[in-house]
Amino acid sequence: MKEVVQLSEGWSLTHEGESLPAHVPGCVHTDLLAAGLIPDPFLGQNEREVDWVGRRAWTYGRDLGAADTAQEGHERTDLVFDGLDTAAVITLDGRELGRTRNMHRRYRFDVTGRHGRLHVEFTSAYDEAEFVRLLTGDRPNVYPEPFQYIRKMACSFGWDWGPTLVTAGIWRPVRLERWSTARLAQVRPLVTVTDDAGTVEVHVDVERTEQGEGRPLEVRASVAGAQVRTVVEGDSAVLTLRVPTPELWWPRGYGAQPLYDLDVSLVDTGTDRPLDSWQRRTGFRNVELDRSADEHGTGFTLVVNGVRIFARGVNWIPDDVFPSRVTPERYRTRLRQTAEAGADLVRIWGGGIYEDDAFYDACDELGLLVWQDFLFACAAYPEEQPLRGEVEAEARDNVVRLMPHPSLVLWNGNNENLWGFRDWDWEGSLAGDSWGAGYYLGLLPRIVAELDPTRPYAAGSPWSGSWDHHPNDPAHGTHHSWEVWNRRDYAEYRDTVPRFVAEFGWQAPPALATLRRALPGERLAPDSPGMLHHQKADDGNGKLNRGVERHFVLPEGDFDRWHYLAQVVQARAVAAGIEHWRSHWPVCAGTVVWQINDCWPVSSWSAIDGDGRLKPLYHELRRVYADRLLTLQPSAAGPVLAVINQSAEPWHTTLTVRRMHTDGTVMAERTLDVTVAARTVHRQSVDADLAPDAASAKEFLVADAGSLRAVHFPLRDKEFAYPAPDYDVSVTSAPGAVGGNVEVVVTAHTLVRDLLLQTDRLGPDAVCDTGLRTLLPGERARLRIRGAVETGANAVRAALFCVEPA
Ligand code: BMA
Repeated sequence: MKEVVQLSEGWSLTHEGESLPAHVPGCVHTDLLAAGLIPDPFLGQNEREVDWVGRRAWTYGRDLGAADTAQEGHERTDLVFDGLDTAAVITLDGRELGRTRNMHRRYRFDVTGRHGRLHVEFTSAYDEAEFVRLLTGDRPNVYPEPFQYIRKMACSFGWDWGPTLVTAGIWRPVRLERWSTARLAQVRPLVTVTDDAGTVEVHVDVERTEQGEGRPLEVRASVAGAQVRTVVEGDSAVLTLRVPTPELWWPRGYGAQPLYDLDVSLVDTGTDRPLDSWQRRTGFRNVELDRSADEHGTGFTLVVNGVRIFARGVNWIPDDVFPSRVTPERYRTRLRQTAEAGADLVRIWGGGIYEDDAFYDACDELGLLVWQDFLFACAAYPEEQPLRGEVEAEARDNVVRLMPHPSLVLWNGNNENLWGFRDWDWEGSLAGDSWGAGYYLGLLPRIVAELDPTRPYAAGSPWSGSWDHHPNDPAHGTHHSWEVWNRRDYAEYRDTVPRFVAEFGWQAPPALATLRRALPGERLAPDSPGMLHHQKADDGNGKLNRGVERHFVLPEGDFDRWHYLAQVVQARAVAAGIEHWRSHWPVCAGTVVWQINDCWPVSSWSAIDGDGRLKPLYHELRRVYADRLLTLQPSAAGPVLAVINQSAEPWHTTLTVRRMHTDGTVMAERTLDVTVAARTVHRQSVDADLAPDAASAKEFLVADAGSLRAVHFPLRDKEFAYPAPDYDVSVTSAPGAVGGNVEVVVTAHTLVRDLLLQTDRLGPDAVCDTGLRTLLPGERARLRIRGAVETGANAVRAALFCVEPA
């Protein structure tokens, strides 16, 4: 039987002629940090101090003993790297084993009978990229860094939310695999479901040793009680498993996530000895992408097990700029947060990585649909060697690695490159040079069709489906809505109904506790040096400020208020987009918020900040992504009430719609009985006598259905005559609660708009179950807090914010 020996111990890193202990998996920056040789690049402006690290060559070494690779007991020993970052020469006892230039591939070297000092010598990624640039010629991109000339996580070169920390290292596990006769080289399960049965077609490739040539082999496979075996003729075999009535796997909110063990083993039938085995958990489900043309243009609707889905999505970036630090537990925490935000789809963005299996395992369990980009983002990519071969190898490797996961529903060719070619002045400077079209429209769809034909492929995001329409045409396929954040007011999300919004978002600073940790000793101001350093977007603060200023008077010299307002505007902006687009289902079939997470502490579009703290946007996502949503949509003809029911049950509800005065007077009221069929949207205009009078500056509209509330203010906050907010606060320990778990009750005596408890002010790990809340005079909010250090009424009061009169 194949034997596996992990090589995580005993590594060292050479620095200035000295040897440091090295962590494998890991990277140079984290090893230097552990050795106290560099400051933490996440703090202050230390990022600049460590620039030199990415410009040097680095060598990792370890001894490989004679016994590790000896031929006694096994005919072959392979040295297997799951990930090398990036350009390296690997030597054993001074002899070259091979060279690598791709972070996104696995590598295997035959080291049978060889031993001595193992070295992995990394060239600077900059040197490798510049070398390739010389071979292929220069191409346009969005940042002044050479990320498209090397198959390495693009955002490690810096992004509009990420630091430039170009690392190197053995970033995924490395091991010896010792085997005889034959091994399972590749297993590809194709899972399909028909009316009465699930089918798993298992495609197996074997590799034989010299001694194993011609030996009789058998592959056996089993899943959900079904078993098959077959003789291997040559080096491959196909087995078909039929499971009569499998329980179907569903995205969360649509059903359960049953997972079945799929076991494959390889046996030497001459001796009846098992040689190798492979296990994964898989699930039974069908997925289609409906891109048919209709009277609105060209749709983009995911259909899972025959059910058409409005995708409640989020975009995912690497959770740490040093991805080797992301443990399975951290993946699970972040993805659990994602699911609890109400999302049912995660798009892995093309400037990052093909994530660890732990990511997809968690998605399989949580019922999160995964949309995986191939790793191309915001640049023209040369299609010449040595890149072309790497792209093909990497795509083949990762398609096969990830295809057992039922959560994976879509392969996507790239992020914004088809759009960039058309709109970002690339066409002229390219002057006919290759730029990646051959990958997205040729190579990648061919690889998916060959290896993973059960899954849909999209050429890019955004993409209208062909060059007949502009790549970012909202009426056709996927759309990225960035004009609004870049230049306009968030209300303008309501001007279009794209078929699928694959990216849109709004920035806000991270939690205060995150800023304090990241910027020790800084007197915080929106434009203090550390704040500006931890803001990477082009004119990021300008856009943030203009976003606030359209609605509020920009607070001068009051950081806390600026911080609160920027977070409020982020939450309102994203909610405005989602409420509007969801209310236009099924014309619009999904929203994918940019972005759920961060890779370091930074002002960005994220809902969860770089220290894992929740921004108010996170809580707002829970509201706007819930199965049932009530919203009031402004329109030229007056407000429209939209009642959205994405659950499988019809929703009968009694709605109260009130035209209110800020002093609490109800100026008009109507009660409506509404039934919304399963997975549909009910829209109706609000009667004219209920519409608030904008001229009064004191009227607004409130709709309630059970615990759900929608509000509509006809004026921007700075034009609205808010009363000075007045409320009482009481703090009690929840019954049976441990210290630090308290309940805060806020009783409003006036209108209190967008009340927020900033829990991180009560303790660095404190969390609250509630985000922004609007209270009418006399109403109460109950906020449940966990993990507070400070629980006194004064501390709680000081952590509460709300909108104040201009
Ligand atoms: C989109 C993404 C990223 C970027 C984000 C915010 O274009 O694809 O490239 O970080 O916008 O600008």
